[in-house]
Amino acid sequence: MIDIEDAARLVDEAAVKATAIHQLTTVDAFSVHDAYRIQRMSIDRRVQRGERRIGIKLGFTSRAKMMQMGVSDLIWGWLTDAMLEDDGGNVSLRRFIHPRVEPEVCFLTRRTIDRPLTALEAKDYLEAVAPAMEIIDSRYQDFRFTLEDVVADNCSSAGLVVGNWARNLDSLGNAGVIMRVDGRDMQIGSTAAILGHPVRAVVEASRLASESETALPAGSLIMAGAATAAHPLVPASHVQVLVSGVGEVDITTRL
Ligand code: 0L1
Ligand code: MG
Repeated sequence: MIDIEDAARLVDEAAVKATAIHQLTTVDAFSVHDAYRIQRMSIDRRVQRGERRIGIKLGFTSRAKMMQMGVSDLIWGWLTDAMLEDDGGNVSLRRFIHPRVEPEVCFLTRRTIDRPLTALEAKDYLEAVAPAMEIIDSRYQDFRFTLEDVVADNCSSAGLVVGNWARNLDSLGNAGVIMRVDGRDMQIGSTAAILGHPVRAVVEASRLASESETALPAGSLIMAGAATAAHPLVPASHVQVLVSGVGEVDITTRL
């Protein structure tokens, strides 16, 4: 049987040292429920070091990615203030193992979410939306994992960049998304790839948080999930994410 505390320490130390580890499930099989216990304990370790929870991220929000992984539900992980990178900033890749970047949108909540919301209710709980990038970085060798492994590893959450907040949520349903690297469009998609409409990510976030008896305070960030495939993040590059009608966000990278 897996030792939850030991597993949480392993994924946490792998993140701190930016050193890949073997998949936890190759040593001991464990359930998704236990994977979330490991995740929570690893985040508790971050909090004990002084990091602050600032919100949550959703993963597997596109049907294609769910089918690819052979799973039928979303996954979610925690965001902390130490993961935030500045819009327009120069991001050091030293704290990552094999980072990838995903074009997303990020919501800012304006009311505490403490129960499952309907799609109609969700907008009322939102203050604003921003174009965003998520930097994912699996702590496992070769970015390979099972569903249980990735949940235990805080769903590969490693960094986020959030652009300017926009109040208008109306044009979000099928907004064009471009991820541009060094001036070349590497990924092109639509926000419709995020569960059909990114606001559904808020509905799902409210369900998942409630299932784990977690309330999301007002002012939380919700990273809605990727609109396209992820792209490897390498040093000395300029990455832009443009979301039509919402705005754009960009970073440069260094070793
Ligand atoms: O959608 C995501 O943020 C990815 C979740 C974890 C799976 C992965 O690392 O690709
Ligand atoms: Mg993501």
